[in-house]
Amino acid sequence: MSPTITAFERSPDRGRGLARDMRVRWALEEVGQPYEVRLLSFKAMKEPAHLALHPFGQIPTYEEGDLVLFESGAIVLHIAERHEGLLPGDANARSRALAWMFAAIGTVEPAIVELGNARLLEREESWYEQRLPVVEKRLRKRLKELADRLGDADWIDGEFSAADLLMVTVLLRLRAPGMLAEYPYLSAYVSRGEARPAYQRAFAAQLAVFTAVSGT
Ligand code: GTB
Repeated sequence: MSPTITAFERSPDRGRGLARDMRVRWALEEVGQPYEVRLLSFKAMKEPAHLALHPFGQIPTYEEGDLVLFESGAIVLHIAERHEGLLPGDANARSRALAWMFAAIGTVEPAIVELGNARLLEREESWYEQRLPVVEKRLRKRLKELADRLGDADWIDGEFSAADLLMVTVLLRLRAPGMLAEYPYLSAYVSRGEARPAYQRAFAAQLAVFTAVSGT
């Protein structure tokens, strides 16, 4: 039976693939696992039926038989553990891939989300102009460290893995604000991820949802 994931019925990113169902779709495409998608309105996400699946009333979720998962990183890990192709076979390399998965979700993504929140939610605050450079500086430090480690390697630690899948989706949010372009190694890394056929199929699938509802 194919797993079912949830996604925005009308994504605020207007089909740019920035919502977190994208990483789950991409992982499923990488391993060749067909899937169903249940689309949710913002209202439906906060109703009991969805809160029973996701304690915070968010997307994505993942249902497979009796198993229900939330948190995109945990879902990608589950997919990677049950299928070939997203985690190395060597035990040490696998542990390093897990470390990079945690780094993407726990170290890099929060700094990016912090910048997004500052720009979106704090713009009217009296302290906004003082805080923004602090947030940007913190993020740039992290991005430089990541770029220094990656260098001109294709992927973060050997072969493409779930770690790259997560890191690329995390970094993609920096393209629109223009910050990704400041880091040529990271920019090229993200482009390599986007060029993968599985990424392209996942992107097209989420874009088709937006195109259908917006009629464009
Ligand atoms: N840590 C969780 C995970 O990784 O799964 C975070 C899940 C999460 O933030 N989900 C968001 C959500 O459901 C959608 S992806 N929000 C609704 C709510 O909380 O009520 C976040 C997101 C939204 C929009 C854009 N965008 O427009 O660019 C990008 C990312």
